[in-house]
Amino acid sequence: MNEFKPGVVEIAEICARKHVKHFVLSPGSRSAPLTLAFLRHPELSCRMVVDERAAGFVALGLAQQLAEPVGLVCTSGTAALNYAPAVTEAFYQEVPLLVFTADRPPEWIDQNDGQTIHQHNLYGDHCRAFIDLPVDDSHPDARWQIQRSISEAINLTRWPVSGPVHINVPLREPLYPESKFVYPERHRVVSVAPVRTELAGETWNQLLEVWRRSKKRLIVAGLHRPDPELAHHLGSFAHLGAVLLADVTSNCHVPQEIHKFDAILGASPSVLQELAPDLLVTLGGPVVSKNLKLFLRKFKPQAHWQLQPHARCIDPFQSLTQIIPTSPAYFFSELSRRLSGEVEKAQVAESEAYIAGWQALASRAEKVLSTVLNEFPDCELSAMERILRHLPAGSNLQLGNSSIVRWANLLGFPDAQNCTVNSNRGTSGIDGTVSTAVGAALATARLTTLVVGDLAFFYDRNGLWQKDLPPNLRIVIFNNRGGAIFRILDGAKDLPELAEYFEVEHDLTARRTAEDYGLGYESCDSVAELAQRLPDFFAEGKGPAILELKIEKEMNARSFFRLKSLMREIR
Ligand SMILES: Cc1ncc(C[n+]2csc(CCOP(=O)(O)OP(=O)(O)O)c2C)c(N)n1
Repeated sequence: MNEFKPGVVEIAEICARKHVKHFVLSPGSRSAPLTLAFLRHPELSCRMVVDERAAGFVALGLAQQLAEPVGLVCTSGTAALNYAPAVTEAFYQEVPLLVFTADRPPEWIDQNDGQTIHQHNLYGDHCRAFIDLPVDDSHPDARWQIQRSISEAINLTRWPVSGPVHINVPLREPLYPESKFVYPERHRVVSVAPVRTELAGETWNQLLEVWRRSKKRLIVAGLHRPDPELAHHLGSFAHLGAVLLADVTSNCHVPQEIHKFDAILGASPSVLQELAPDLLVTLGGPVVSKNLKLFLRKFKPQAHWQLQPHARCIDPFQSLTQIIPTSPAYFFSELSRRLSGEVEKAQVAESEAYIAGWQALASRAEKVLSTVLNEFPDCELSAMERILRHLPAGSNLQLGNSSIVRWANLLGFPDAQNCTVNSNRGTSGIDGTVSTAVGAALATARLTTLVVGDLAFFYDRNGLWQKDLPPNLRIVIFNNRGGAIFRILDGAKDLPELAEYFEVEHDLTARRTAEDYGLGYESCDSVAELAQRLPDFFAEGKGPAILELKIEKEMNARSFFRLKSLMREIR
C-alpha cells in the first residue's frame, strides 16, 4: 500500500477502471497529490491548462466529443470558482464532467489562510451531485468510503442523466510524495448495468390513439449529440406522416426534414396559424430559434410529448402534457414499426396536406434567404452561408453565441454534409467558446471549425494557451468590432448607449493573439475574399489557424431587418 495519500492513489486507479481516462489539470499545491496521481497513472491522459475557466470548457469540449466523463483537477479557493461557468453549461447540456477540487482540511476554513474558501456544494444546483471526501484516509473504512464515493460519482455523471459531479478533496500536508506511487491492481469498482427503457403495449396503444387522431404532427429536435441509431431510425421517417424541424444543434438531420424552418416561422400569424400542430413531439435540449419558441407558445398543440429519461417538467413551449422516458432512437424505431401496417398508410395520406403546407413554405423561405444573400453579399448571413457550403463533409463545427448560431440555424445544412455541430446553448454564454472548440479538436482527428464573434473570441482567448494546439483546429472570427447582436435586438438597437455600453465597440484584431499562441493568421475584408480563402484554410496539414473576417455591423443590421420584413411576407 502507498504510505503517501493512499486514498488519492486509489481514486486515480478507480477512474482508470471506470474508463474516465482524460483529465484537464490546472496547477496548484493543494491539488498536487491528485495531479501527480492522475499524471503518473499509465492509463490516464492529462493536459495542463493554467486558467481554470478555460480548463473547464476544454474538458467540456472533450467530453462532448468523446461522450464519456472527462476529469478536471484544480487547487482550492477561487481556482475552483472559475470552473463554475463550464460546470453550469455542462449541467444544462447534459455533458458528463468529473470535477475534483482540492481543499484545505475543514478546520482551516475562514482562518485567513491562502486560497481557502467555502467549497461545500460550490456549484449549487448545477451539479448532479456533490461529494465531500473525508480528510483522513488512513483507516480502511475511510478508504472504503472514498472508493465507493468515486464509483458513485462516476456513475452519476452518466446516470440517469449525464452532467457534472463535484468531488471536493480536503488534503493535509505533506502534499508532495517522496516515493513512487504504487497503483492497486484491478481495484473493485461499482458499475451500473446499462438499461433500455421500453414502453408497455398498453402505453403504446394510448400513444398511438393520440398519434392517429392528430392530423398535424410536428417533431422538433433540439440540442442533441450525434446518435447514429437515432439517425438510422429517423431515416424511415418518411412514412410517419409528420413534419420534422431539426435545430442546427440537433445533429438529427434527414432529407425529409423541413429546411429553412426558422425563416418560415418569421411569417405572419395568419400563415403560422395553418402550421399549428395538433401533436408536438420534442427531443433533445434547447432550440436556437426564437421564432420557433414564439410560434409554439402561441399555437399550442393539444398534446405535447417530450422524449427524456427523467420526470422534470421542462416546458419551454408551455404545452407539455406527456413525458416519455425512452430513448428517441427506441421511440422512433418502435413507432415506425407499429405504424407500418395498411391502416396507418391511410393516416399518412390525411396528414399529407399539413406536410405539403410546410414544404411549400420552405421553398418560399429559401427564395427569401437567396434574395437577402444577393442584396447583401457582405453580411454575416452571407459569410455563414459560404462557410457552411465549403465545410468539408464529416467535419465538426462549433458555433459561438449569439448571432453566429442564429445565422447557421436560419440557413441549415446542405443534406449530404454529415457534419456534427456543437454550440454552448445550455446557458448560451460567450465565456467558453474558444476553449470548448479547443477541447473538441483535441478529442477528434476531424477538422474542427469554430465560427465565433469578436467579443466571444477575445473574452476566451486563454483557451488558446495550450502546450500544443491541435492541428485540426480552425477559427473563423466575424469581427464586427463589438457585440452586433444588440444592434438587431428590439429595445437595445435605438439606445444612445448602444455602441459604448452594449456592443462595446473596439479596435482589437486577432493578429497578435494568433502570434502569441502560435496559430496561422489571415484576415479579409469581404465575404468574397473569405470564400476564396476557405478551401486553403480548411486544407489538411495547414495546422491551427485563424481567419478573421472584418465586417460592418451596420450591414448586418440592415440585412437582418430586410430578412425580417421578407419573412413576414412569406405565404
Ligand atoms: C458570459 C456572458 N456574458 C454576457 C453575455 C451577453 N451577450 C450575449 S451576446 C453578447 C455579444 C457577443 O458579441 P460577439 O461575440 O462579438 O458576437 P455578435 O454579437 O457580434 O454576433 C453578449 C455580451 C453572454 N451571453 N454570456
